[in-house]
Amino acid sequence: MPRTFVICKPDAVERGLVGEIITRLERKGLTLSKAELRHIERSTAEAHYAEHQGKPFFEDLIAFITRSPAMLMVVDGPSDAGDDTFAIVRNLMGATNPATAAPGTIRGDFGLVVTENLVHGSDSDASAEREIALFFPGL
Ligand code: D4T
Repeated sequence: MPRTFVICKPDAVERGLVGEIITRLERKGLTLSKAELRHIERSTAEAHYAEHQGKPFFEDLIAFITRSPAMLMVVDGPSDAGDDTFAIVRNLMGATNPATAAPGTIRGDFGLVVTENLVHGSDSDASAEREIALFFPGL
């Protein structure tokens, strides 16, 4: 499916960067097919970040992603993107740590620390479908 799942994390909403982030996705040629500002529940956050359970930063990560509303989005790529829409978005986002993310990327231009890295994008097509089912059941 040529779609992926993106979150403008609480720091992005708090700092008024949602418009900037959506603009960058749209300018690239991607489109939104679903968007909702939502205060993520702890149980949903734990399911979303299940792969990080037990890591030293897990509790801080859950506290951060649930501290205030986030913008949840399903982002569609071109029909010939195949399963690669997630990779297009990940390139626009930049590396996980904003301190070293390349200038010109969302994290590289607006972030400074890894705990507040502004945006989430699925890391594979399978992850995208799992995450869309978690946040928007039935979509
Ligand atoms: P997400 O999943 O939020 O899109 O980020 P990434 O896919 O780029 O990175 P990740 O899954 O490795 O990390 C998830 C989330 O945890 C935060 N984090 C990560 C942190 O606070 N400290 C750390 O040491 C790491 C590795 C940042 C993103």
